[in-house]
Amino acid sequence: MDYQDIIYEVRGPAAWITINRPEKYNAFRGITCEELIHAIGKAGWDKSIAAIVLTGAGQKAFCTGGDQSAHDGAYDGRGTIGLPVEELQSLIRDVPKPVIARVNGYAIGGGNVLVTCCDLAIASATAVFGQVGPKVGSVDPGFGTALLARGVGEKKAREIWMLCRRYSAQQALEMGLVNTVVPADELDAEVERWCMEIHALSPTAIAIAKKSFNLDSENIRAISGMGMQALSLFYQTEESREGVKAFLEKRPPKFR
Ligand code: 2NE
Repeated sequence: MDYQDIIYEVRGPAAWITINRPEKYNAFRGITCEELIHAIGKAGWDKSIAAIVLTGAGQKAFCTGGDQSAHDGAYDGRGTIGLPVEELQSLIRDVPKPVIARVNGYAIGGGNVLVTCCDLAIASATAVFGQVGPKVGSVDPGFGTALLARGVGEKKAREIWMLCRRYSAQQALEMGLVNTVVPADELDAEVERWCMEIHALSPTAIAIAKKSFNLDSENIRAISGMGMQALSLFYQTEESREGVKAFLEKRPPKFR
């Protein structure tokens, strides 16, 4: 498969998968999700790969979620909401390798959900985290809400969704959203170190450990499925459309 929106590279024992849409702050559209699904599946079942690194191109953003310029009452691709995003989130969990989020900038909306779904997250000190759905007439329910709560606790997860604030890398570390924070110019070296450490370990033991962690939160996959059905109906409403319109017009939304 020739990739248009992502870059796939093998660096030592790891597959590095980069969302390559810096002009859109690495927001994903339909084809981005399809390519990510293909690439993660490919790396996930390649025996020579010990870990998968997921990141964004450039210095500004890791990923800012769904591409709002490809959204008109639905996104522009396959799936319940026009993005096979719940498949992508599930696959990150299903592949038998650790998936490491290399968070190089904004991890906002669906980008923050990708961080949540990854097994490990290493952040640049310049990274910024947050959910934005209720600001733009959206929500990423299931992994975006319930799995987030498993990581950061119920009250913090509800604050993240109900206030839509932005959080620094240090705050993300304190709440348990990321594993470590390093200066921006040390990010790649740190990620490579973690990949080498994983490479030295038993791949089967790691795969079983990953599956066993996942089984304990497996019910959340079904919440995502149900949530996306609700979201597809919400996207048809004036309230949701106003959120997208306001973001694109760079003005505060008028929901009430
Ligand atoms: C990332 C953030 C906080 C940056 O804010 P700021 O003020 O520093 O920059 P600005 O001007 O907002 O953004 C810079 C450029 O990036 C584009 C903007 O439109 C702008 O483009 P230009 O005007 O320079 O041409 N940009 C940023 N994010 C984009 C996006 N997601 N889609 C398209 N263009 C984007 C701020 O930009 C922000 O909050 N972005 C997130 C917006 C957003 O609504 N994300 C989707 C949330 S819903 C979702 O992700 C989702 C899902 O993942 C799964 C299921 C359902 C929903």
